[in-house]
Amino acid sequence: MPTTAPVSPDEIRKGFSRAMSDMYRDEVPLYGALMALVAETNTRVLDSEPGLAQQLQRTGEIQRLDMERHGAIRLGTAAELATISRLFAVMGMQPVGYYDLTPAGVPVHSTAFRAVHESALQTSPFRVFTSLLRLELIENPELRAFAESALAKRSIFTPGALALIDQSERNGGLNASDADEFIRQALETFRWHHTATVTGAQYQQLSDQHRLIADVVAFKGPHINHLTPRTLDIDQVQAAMPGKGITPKAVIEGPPRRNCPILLRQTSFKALDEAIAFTDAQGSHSARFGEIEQRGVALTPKGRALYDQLLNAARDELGAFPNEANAARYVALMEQHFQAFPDNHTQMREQGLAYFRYFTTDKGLAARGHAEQPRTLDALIDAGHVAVEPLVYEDFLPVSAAGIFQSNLGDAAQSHYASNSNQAQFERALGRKTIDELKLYDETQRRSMDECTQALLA
Ligand code: OOG
Ligand code: NI
Repeated sequence: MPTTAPVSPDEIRKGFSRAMSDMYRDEVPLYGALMALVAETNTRVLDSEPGLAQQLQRTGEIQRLDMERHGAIRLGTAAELATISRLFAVMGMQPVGYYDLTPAGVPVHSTAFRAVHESALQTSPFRVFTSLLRLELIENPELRAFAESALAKRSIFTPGALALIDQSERNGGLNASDADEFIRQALETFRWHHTATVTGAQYQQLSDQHRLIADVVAFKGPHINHLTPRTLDIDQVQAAMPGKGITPKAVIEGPPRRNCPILLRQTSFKALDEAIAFTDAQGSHSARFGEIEQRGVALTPKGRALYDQLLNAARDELGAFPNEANAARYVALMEQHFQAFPDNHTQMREQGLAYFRYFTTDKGLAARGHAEQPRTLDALIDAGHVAVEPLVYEDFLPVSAAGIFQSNLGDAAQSHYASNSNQAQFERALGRKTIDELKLYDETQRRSMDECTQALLA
C-alpha cells in the first residue's frame, strides 16, 4: 500500500518534462539558446496580437505555452516499446496515432505518447514521438543478426524504474516520494552516452546500412534526440536563428504561413557531431538536433484530406524533395495550392474542416434563464453568448516527420523501402492498440459543446 495518497499522473508528467528539459539544456547548450529565442518571440507576438492572446487565454494554452515541448526517441525492440508504453502510462501518457516512415526511406514506424484529455493536456502537454526500428528491413542477414544480438544484450531501463512501474501498476499510482524517485530513474533511459557498445568498424557497418540503424543499435539506450519548444510564430524564429549562430533546415515542414494556422509547422537544425568512445577506438556520432514548432487548429478527416491533397499537389509540382536550391519555389507552390484551404475559422467550421472548442461568454451567462437566451448552439454563437476557439493540434505529421528525420540524417541516408505500413505489427510490439487521434478531438469538441448548452440552457 502506498504510504500516502497517489500523485496524479499529470503531475508526474509535468515534473518529468521539466527534469528532461533541464537535463537536455545542460547537455545541449544550443537548446537553451533556442528556448530563449522562442520565449522572446512568443512575448512579442502576444504583445502585438491581442486577438491571439485572448484566444489562448480562453483555451488555457497561454498557461501551458512555456512548458510545452515534445521530444523523440528511437527504440530497437518490441520489448523496449512495450515497456516504454508502461513507463509512459505511469505519467498518464498513451500511444496516440500510427506513423509509417518507410515511404520516406526511414526504416521505422512510430507513435506519439501523450496525455489524451484536454484537462490533462492543460496540466502538461508533454509528448514523445517514439519510433521502433524495423530490423526486418535490413537486407544483409549477418548485419541483421548482429543488430539483433546487440539489442538483445542491452537493458534500457534501470532496475529502479522497472520496480516503480510494477509498483505503480499494482497500487494504481505512486506517492510523492516514489514519484520523485520514478522521475529520476526514468530520466536515465533518455540520457546521452558518450560510449558506444560496438567497435568502430561495427558502427561503420551499421551506419552504412542506415545512419538511423547505427543510432539505435550502437548505444546503451534511446537518448532523447531533440526537445522542441512551441512558438507562436515560426517564421520569426526561423529568421532570427542565424543571428544566434543556429542554421535551420531549408524549408519549414507542414502547411504554409496563414492567418489561421492549421496542424503543425516545424523546422529543425542539424544534429551535432559528438565525440564517442567505441569499444576499440575514438570516433563521433551525430543524433541530437534542435527543432521548433508552431501548432494550429486540428483538422477533421475532411480537412485532413484537403491538407494531404494540397500538400501532395505542391510536392508533385515541385518534382523533387524540398531542399536548399528549390526552397523559394516550394514556398511559392505551397502558398498557391493552399489558396484552396479557407483561411478563417468561421468558414473552416461551417465547412467541417477543423475542430473547435466552445466557451460560454459573460454575456451568455448573464442571459441564463432569461427568455431572450437563444435555444441552439448556432444561435448562441451568433448572439455572442458562446465563443468558438480553435482546438489545437496535439499530434504529428508523417510527411513532416520524414523531412525532419531526413534533414538530420543527411540526404545521403535516403534509402528506398517499399511502402510498408504495418500497424498491426507495431501494435503487437506495443502490447496494445494505438488511439485514434481524431476520436480524441471529436470528444473534446463534443464535451465543450455539452458544457455550453448545459451551462446556458439547462
Ligand atoms: C523523430 C523525427 C520526427 C517530429 O517532430 O515530427 C519528429 C526522430 O528524428 O526521431 O520529431
Ligand atoms: Ni520533433
